[in-house]
Amino acid sequence: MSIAEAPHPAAPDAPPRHDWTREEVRALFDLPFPELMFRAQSVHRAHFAPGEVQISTLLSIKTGGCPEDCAYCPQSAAYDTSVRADKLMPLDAVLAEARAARDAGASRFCMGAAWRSPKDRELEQVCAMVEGVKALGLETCATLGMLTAAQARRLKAVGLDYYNHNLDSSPEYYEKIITTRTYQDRLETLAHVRAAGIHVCCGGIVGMGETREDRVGMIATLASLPAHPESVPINMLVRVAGTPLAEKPRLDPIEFVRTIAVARITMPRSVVRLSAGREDMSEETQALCFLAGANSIFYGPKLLTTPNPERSRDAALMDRLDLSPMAPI
Ligand code: SAM
Ligand code: DTB
Ligand code: SF4
Repeated sequence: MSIAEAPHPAAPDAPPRHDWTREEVRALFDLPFPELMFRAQSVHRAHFAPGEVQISTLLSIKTGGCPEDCAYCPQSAAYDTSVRADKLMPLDAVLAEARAARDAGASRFCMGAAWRSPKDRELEQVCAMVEGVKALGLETCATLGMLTAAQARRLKAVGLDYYNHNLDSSPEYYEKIITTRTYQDRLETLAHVRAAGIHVCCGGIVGMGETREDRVGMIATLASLPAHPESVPINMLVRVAGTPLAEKPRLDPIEFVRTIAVARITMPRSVVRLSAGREDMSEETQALCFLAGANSIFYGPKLLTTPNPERSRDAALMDRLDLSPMAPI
């Protein structure tokens, strides 16, 4: 291909780049809002059908009592929240939830466990769940904490499609939010998941009291991973009583939309999930998120431990916005 034919790096259909600098990401955040939205929409339309939304359902298979100290999390044993510690759910109960999620219209079922990292015996129990959920015709996702390379390969062998492990924030702000494991630990788990051939689901949380520069740092880190995560969840902090972040001021919803738009532009082929936080978000803000390039949601009345919109409300919203479920990729 001659230089003249090469796609301009800023063109909507330019191939994904992995060398995003903070300056470039900051410049996107700083764009006038109409310009940012136009660019995000152009990129979105070059890679996806703009009316299609990937539908995932979450289940907490092991709730509470977690030894980590993530300041946002109601499941950490370090904080006094209303979440009680529970044992790993039995296989048949997980499969019943997965069947219900499938029958309600989800194409992916995500199983979350409040672990720092799974013990090998626990991993085997989750492997049986992955096999069972897959046999129902659903895509599978798990989020179990840190994994070794061997554990990631084991999950791949039983057919796990996606592994969720978030970077959560910029490297600098991360240290103010979690002390019990490092950013580097997270990058290593992501590398193990990628090397095992499992699709990566990795994003973060905004609204934790971080600055725009931290949001810039988070997106720049995600967008300069050796391969972009196939799925990028952008969570708005759910402020849970008893956690250290419970009283943080609400983030301006337009700044949240900007974060989605910048994720869409910098990771053009990734599915960007409008993740936690929709329960407290207006339908108009959610509509702007879809216009900014978000194309996935969690569907069903509960996230892991906190509320999410009722299915009927989401179905009505999708109908009003002419959105339809995306077929599994
Ligand atoms: N324990 C595992 C781990 O942390 O990797 C898996 C479950 S953990 C609950 C999965 C993700 O949920 C976290 O990385 C975080 O991004 C998100 N999360 C947890 N609490 C949240 C909250 N209050 N608001 C928004 N997102 C939250
Ligand atoms: C992600 O990024 N968000 C989801 C999923 N991955 C596991 C979790 C949101 C949790 C919100 C708080 C709760 O319900 O406990
Ligand atoms: Fe534990 Fe995960 Fe919650 Fe952190 S986010 S406290 S690791 S369940």
